[in-house]
Amino acid sequence: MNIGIVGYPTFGGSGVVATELGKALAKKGHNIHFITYNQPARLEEITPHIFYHEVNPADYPLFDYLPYEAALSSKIVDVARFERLEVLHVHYAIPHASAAFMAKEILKTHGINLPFITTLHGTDITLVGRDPSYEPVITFAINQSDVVTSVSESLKQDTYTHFKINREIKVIPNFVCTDLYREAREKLSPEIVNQYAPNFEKIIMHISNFRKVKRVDDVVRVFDKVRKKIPSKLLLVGDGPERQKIENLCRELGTCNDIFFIGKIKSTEYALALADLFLLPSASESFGLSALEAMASGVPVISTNTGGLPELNIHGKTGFLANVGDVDAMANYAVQILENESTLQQFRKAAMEQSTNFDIRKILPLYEDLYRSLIP
Ligand code: GMT
Repeated sequence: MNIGIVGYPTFGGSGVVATELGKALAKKGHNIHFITYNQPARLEEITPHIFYHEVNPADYPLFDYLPYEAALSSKIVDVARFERLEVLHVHYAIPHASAAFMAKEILKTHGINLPFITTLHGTDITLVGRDPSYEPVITFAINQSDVVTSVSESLKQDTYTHFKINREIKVIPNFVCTDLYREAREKLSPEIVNQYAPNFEKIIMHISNFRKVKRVDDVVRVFDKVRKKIPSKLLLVGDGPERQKIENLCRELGTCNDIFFIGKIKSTEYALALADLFLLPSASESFGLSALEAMASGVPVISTNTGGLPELNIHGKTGFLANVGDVDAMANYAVQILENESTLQQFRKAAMEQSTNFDIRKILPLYEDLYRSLIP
């Protein structure tokens, strides 16, 4: 099949899902055309069947804001016509679903039918999409999509709650290539562990885009309580708007010597291979891809019980769930897992097993079936 994929070229979240999906489809021989404004973070090498089309909105002194959505629609039209796209898959509703609708309407005037699938990822529905400045467009574009999928049951329900949706939403959960994470752990050298935990301290990890919704300050507060009971180090991976505030908090709490700010990295599997425990105290999380990646590395997860997290993290088995902001509960759970090596190993095993339910080999055919159902 000739498939167009539109998404954000970001390090995490929907961008990674879109890129990894395209890469896996290309391996099966489908021609994948990524359409976005920057090289997708996980797309660096020349790979057969993968093509990247950059969207470059032309600037003009009149524009305070570049009309990206119009440029994206134009690019989709161009790629669809000349690369003979059979189906388009857009990730994250804003502004991709409405741009896809516009492109589809234009393509009709060329006698081309381009069905499009919209995958809802989270903040496009739960946070920013609900804002009155976007809501009417999002509602319309979701209702006009040929197929709509969401990455969790919880996100599907949120969509019905917050938008007037008159059609079916199919849940296709996010996925991970479990082999990649298992192999990275197998390759882990004691020398690198020693760099971060020279005295065999436990390694606690958090990975995110450091936005407010991730509550990274809770990560630091949980860690501050845990380190008083268990010798441990905290590795913070990622970067974003809250970073300075978090660095200041570490200084206030006097925890800086035990915390490493790693910054953004592309291959999280090598970071996760180091971890004993993963913290995800988000205020809202439609799925929690980083938690799944942690589990695929055999790392138990302490997360909040918000959004789609309970569909992934099994309380008392793969980790623990706590209420948003309940730093004490999260710290107690962390100690419960880390204080006893055999408990930790039990949680590690269960986490890894749970991740296999979301292996790319299980999820990819669901998308392929969807595409086929739309191509005459
Ligand atoms: O976390 C973000 O704000 C980024 C956002 C994205 O689209 O990049 O993440 C959302 O999509 C991910 C992939 O489907 C989900 O794993 C995240 O849970 C979701 N984030 C939120 O709901 C906050």
